[in-house]
Amino acid sequence: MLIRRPPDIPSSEITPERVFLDRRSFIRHAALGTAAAALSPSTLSGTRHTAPQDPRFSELESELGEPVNAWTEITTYNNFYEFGTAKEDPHRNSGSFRPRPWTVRIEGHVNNPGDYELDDFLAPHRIEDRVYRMRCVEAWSMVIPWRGFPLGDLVRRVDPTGDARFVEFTTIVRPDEMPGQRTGVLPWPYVEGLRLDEAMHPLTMLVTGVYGVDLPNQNGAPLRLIVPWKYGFKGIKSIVSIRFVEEMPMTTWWAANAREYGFYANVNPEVDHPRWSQARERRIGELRRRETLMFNGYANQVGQMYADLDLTRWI
Ligand SMILES: Nc1nc2c(c(=O)[nH]1)N[C@H]1C(S)=C(S)[C@@H](COP(=O)(O)O)O[C@H]1N2
Ligand SMILES: [Mo]
Repeated sequence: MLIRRPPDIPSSEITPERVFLDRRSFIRHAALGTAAAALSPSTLSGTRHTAPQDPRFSELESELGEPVNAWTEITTYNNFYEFGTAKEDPHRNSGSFRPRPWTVRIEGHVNNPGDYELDDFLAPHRIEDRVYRMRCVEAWSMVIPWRGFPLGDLVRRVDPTGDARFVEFTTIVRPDEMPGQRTGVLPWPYVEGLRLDEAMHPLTMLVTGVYGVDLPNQNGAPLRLIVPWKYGFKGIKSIVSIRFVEEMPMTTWWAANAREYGFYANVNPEVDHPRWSQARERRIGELRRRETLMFNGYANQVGQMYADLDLTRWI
């Protein structure tokens, strides 16, 4: 891929965000038959707080209608309690975590169980970039350009048996590399789960990257889940096991505090957290709060799955 960049910027200072947006613009310009040279150096500098017509963002915005968060925001403001509970802890404390070599175990009610080396695990899948809203249950949010593939593709490949009704995901346990696991802040390992139909939904992704590069450790390298209509804690990081089960799995935040967190965790502005409202959210990088959207703005795509569920009871 030809990537043009101004000669006065050392490559060490070019973030994946800039390369990604540059490459996107290049593809767009090429498709329009215009020269890639239309990208002037001025379009490659600055922060996200620029005019919306800035060509760096226009294409990514058009996928969702909202500005995409900056690389620095996405990679320094994180929740990953295995590395500490402050937002900057995962970025600061995950430097010695080694996301390779990595093995993913497929187990439970499935016709193709086994231990898959990560490259073999990923090889059959068509990797794509997708921009999704991310809404944390704590009422902050971002817009993030993930890279990955639909979890449903994996489910079809490993072929669950008729007994499989839920999928349970487990994070790696490595207290030597994950200082938070040497504390009792949560029960380890972190576990999450989905109903099988949620796992098969085309919006649900297994994610390997952000901004076109491999996931940084603090974002859940080398493999994490993204379910964009659910609160962020469903998006379990650094997955080592995917188990197909009959019963609804007990998940980490549900086990830690069943009064405040449940299995479904669908984004719902009408059901408040016991300690705060969920009606609005603080979009990182913006001053005014935004209204939180039902199912995080994905109601048209996913609402039908919950037609029979009491959304006020099943949190
Ligand atoms: N293993 C593990 N996965 C996790 C968490 C965690 O503490 N441990 N935090 C969750 C929460 S609360 C959120 S909001 C998202 C944050 O993902 P991000 O840091 O990439 O934005 O990761 C989720 N996945
Ligand atoms: Mo979260």
